Amino acid sequence: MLILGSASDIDVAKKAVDVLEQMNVAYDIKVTSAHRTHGLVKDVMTNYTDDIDVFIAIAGLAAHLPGVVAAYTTKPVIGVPVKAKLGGLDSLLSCAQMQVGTPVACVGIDRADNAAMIACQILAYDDDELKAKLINKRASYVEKMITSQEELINEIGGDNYTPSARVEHKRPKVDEELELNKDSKVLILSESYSNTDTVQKIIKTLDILNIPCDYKVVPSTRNPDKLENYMKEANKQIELFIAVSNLSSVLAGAVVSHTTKPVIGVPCSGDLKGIDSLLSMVQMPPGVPTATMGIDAGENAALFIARILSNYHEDVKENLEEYNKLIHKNAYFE
Ligand code: C2R
Repeated sequence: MLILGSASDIDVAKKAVDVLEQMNVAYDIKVTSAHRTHGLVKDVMTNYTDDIDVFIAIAGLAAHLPGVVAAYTTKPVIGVPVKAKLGGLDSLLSCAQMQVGTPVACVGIDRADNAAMIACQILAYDDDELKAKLINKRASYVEKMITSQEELINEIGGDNYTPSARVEHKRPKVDEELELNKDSKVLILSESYSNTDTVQKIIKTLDILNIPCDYKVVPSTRNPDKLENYMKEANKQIELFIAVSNLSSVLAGAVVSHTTKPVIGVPCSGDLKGIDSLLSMVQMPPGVPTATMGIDAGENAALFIARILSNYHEDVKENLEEYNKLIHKNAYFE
């Protein structure tokens, strides 16, 4: 279900509609604002959501709508910040920086197409046809890129343009094999050991929810071949990836480039308090989304995973409900 904070968000929402039409995924659209029409949001979330598996909430300015939608459901919620004022940064931070317990997966500013891609990736969990469509779409980028390069070179037509000759070289072999716990459908990848605090929050929360996971440290810029090897193996078994990264979040983008399965990104705080890492993770180009959590929000990454798995596994749904009760209890009485 697409929920727009205002009819004025329609141009952004249409980008999601285009992807869902292309992928042949059924959707509903509602327009309602958490600020202006709170009762209506509650009515939609209470009475119209029985068949809904994923929500996409689209809003500009103080974008509280995605958070309010996430508060009313235990299904995955993807937030799309809209460029209204401040270039959309106000809205991006409102979407991404959710408190522990109520995760919203944020995409880039105006990137409703990427929100729809994440929705498709989530729905593909038990839909092989949709999985194949996502793989084909990704593969089609190669041909498009080569064609656009040829067109661009023809257009430039510079006298000194000298194409480099293709010389076949073999990359050095990386022998380190990826060993996975056979029950894991979730793989946490971290750029470095300095992100351990955040990784611990993820593992601890997944553990409480009884969701098996694996964890590997792969410095993507220092060892891209190792990451590629890992991802080739991991794609055979893993259904959901979590990328944890600091500074320029190359790892998250690299993981996304190696899979068409959902990638949940967790930016970590560093010199710029994590804003560098958040922006480089969330502002992905169309077609290659990172479902980005708030800075250091490891628990929310695990809870977002649980929301996805709850659609398919009754035991995870029950564990998530128990966890939420505990959070509410602590929020009110501690
Ligand atoms: P109008 O054009 O209707 O004045 O709305 C909308 O999503 C829109 O981008 C301006 C912007 O306000 C946003 N809006 C929210 C919420 N309700 C409306 N962020 C909300 O409840 O969070």
